[in-house]
Amino acid sequence: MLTLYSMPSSGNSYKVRLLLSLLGRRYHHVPCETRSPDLQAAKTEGKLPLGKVPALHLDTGEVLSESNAILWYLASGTPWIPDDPLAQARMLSWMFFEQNRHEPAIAVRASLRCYPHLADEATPELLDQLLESGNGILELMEHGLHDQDWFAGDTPTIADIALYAYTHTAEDRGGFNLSPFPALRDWLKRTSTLPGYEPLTGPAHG
Ligand SMILES: N[C@@H](CCC(=O)N[C@@H](CS)C(=O)NCC(=O)O)C(=O)O
Repeated sequence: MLTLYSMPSSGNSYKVRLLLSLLGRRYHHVPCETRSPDLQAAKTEGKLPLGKVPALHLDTGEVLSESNAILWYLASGTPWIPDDPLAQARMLSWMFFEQNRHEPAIAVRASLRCYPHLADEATPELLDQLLESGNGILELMEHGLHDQDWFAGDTPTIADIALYAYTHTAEDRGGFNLSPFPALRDWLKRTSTLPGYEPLTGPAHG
């Protein structure tokens, strides 16, 4: 049985829980909320090789870190990764974009607004700066969806899961306005109605 160490409130962890749910895979869940004794224990006991959640423990004893690498592993051999190398490369480019540019703006703004222990860092200047960069990211996503339903083409891939995690809470947690992005809003709805979809249930305030 797979064992997943994940943070209930975190988008990076939610990506993995969402894919497991869409795939109908059973797993043992070890919740490690931010700043909790459970997270500290997982670190101390060496359960998180890179010091962060999510971490997926396989039956073989191997442990995988980094949400998007875990998505790749779990989706291998399923329709969530396209066969065509060009479509795969398109999918990966959106996944690198998610980690390098989307998360540092959209997820970071949400964390600064929601986690009480980050309140001191949440200056109006920084929040404004992240609002501007995040809106630029949302614009790029809107453009990416202008003539297709999913980021890598005609079918959903793990790029959609990676991008969905922090985009679907961009309004309520991040304080972004998605009204100017109709294709993006349609894609969010399309994703949330996939068979096996599981919502993010973790608290906005970890
Ligand atoms: N790039 C990593 C980011 C992992 C990460 O930063 N996890 C955070 C939660 S989103 C964490 O473990 N925070 C707890 C801590 O740093 O103590 C991924 O995508 O998995």
